Amino acid sequence: MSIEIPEGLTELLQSFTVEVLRNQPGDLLEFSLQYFTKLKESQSRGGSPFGNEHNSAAAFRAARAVIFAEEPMQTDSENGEEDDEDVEEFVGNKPMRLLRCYLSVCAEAFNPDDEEEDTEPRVIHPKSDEQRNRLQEACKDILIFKSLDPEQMSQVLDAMFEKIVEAGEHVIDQDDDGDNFYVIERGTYDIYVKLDAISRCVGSYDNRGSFGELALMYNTPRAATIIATSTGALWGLDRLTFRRIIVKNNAKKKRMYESFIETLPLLKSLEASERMKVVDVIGSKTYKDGERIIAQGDLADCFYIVESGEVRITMKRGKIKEDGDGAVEIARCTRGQYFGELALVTNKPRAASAYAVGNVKCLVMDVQAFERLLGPCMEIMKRNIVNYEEQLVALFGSNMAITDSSA
Ligand code: 1OR
Ligand code: 1OR
Repeated sequence: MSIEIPEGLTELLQSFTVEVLRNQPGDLLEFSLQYFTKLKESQSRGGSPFGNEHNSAAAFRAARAVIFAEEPMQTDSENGEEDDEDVEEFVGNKPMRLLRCYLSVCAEAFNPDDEEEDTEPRVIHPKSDEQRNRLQEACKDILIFKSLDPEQMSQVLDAMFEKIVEAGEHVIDQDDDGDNFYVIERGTYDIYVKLDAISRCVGSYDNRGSFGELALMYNTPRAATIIATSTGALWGLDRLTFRRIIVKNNAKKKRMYESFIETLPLLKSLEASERMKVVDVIGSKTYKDGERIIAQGDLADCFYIVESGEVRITMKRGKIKEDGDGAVEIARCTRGQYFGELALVTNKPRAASAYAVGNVKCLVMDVQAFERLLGPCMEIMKRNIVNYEEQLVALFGSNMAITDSSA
């Protein structure tokens, strides 16, 4: 669902907010009255209310109209409370983070469906061939880049910049405003989330993956702190380029996957808005007939939902009749079914291998998004895991446990 913003409203509110912040008036109501009266007068004369053409021009820059209701903090907030908070801070005359956030939203508002050529200057960080090769390698499995067309991908690569980090460095601090999205080239990083003022390590990145997309996608404060635990190298992508390309592309992804995602039994226990957040972070990967998608015994970092084609699950176990590669087929997954959850839930290596039968397309989610978004679906997954246990015992005997995943 989209909400039409009357033409000129964004610019009007933005310039007004800028003037309030600059003037810090004691009586906001009186100031507003004067501001809008002067605005009206100067409009009839064709000028700017406070005689500062430069700032007024900057404030009037940008924003086209439609804002999507699903994008928090644009209209918005899921429970409608954040807007009220904004207003309270505003009336209380404190130029707080939320207000900065609001301002940046105004400045960045765009219509994701707009097919017009965008005229914003492109960010380009020149790179040597060697740097570009390393960058391409680091980005090849980044899920939110998966559905970009070649031109968009090339603009993303142009805009990315290298950042070397030291052990102990905070790359992101929870609650800060979002500046960049990061792709890991190398290094290890811990993820800390504060709950009741206590910061806990909830996960880590090991030489692959990406982080920092949430604050940029949803215009929210940083949801976690990311600390380098070794020296490392990252590739950063600035907020504006991220929003111009990735957020715009997410609107396209939503149109592509909305109806499919709605039909998935696994995701039934999620709210509609949470299902759309799943769409924001998934990537679509294709596999050719016979290609291995998962290897038994590997460490796991992804979860899969079959979009089209068929996936064969095989398991290597010593004593039973095995096919050519020493593995026996234990299951098949078709459109709408999922696999690769077991290792993420049990924190063990992959219990089985997965191969494409014919051409296969899967929606893929990384482990952090899986943990962050699919908590409410755990019940269903765990029930299935009990089924695996039973099948396993039937096939291999009672001393086989699903968590015993040695290859
Ligand atoms: P960001 O822009 O909010 C912090 O900046 C980043 O940490 C965030 O984007 C994600 O990319 C990344 N919850 C929230 N953010 C996380 C999480 C996470 N993991 C990584 N990030 N959880 C941990 C899941 C393993 C959920 C904790 C309850
Ligand atoms: P994973 O992360 O361990 C391999 O990677 C995936 O194969 C696994 O998650 C499941 O999603 C999927 N036993 C174990 N894994 C299975 C099974 C299974 N079926 C599918 N997977 N059994 C088959 C039960 C019909 C029991 C084995 C006999």
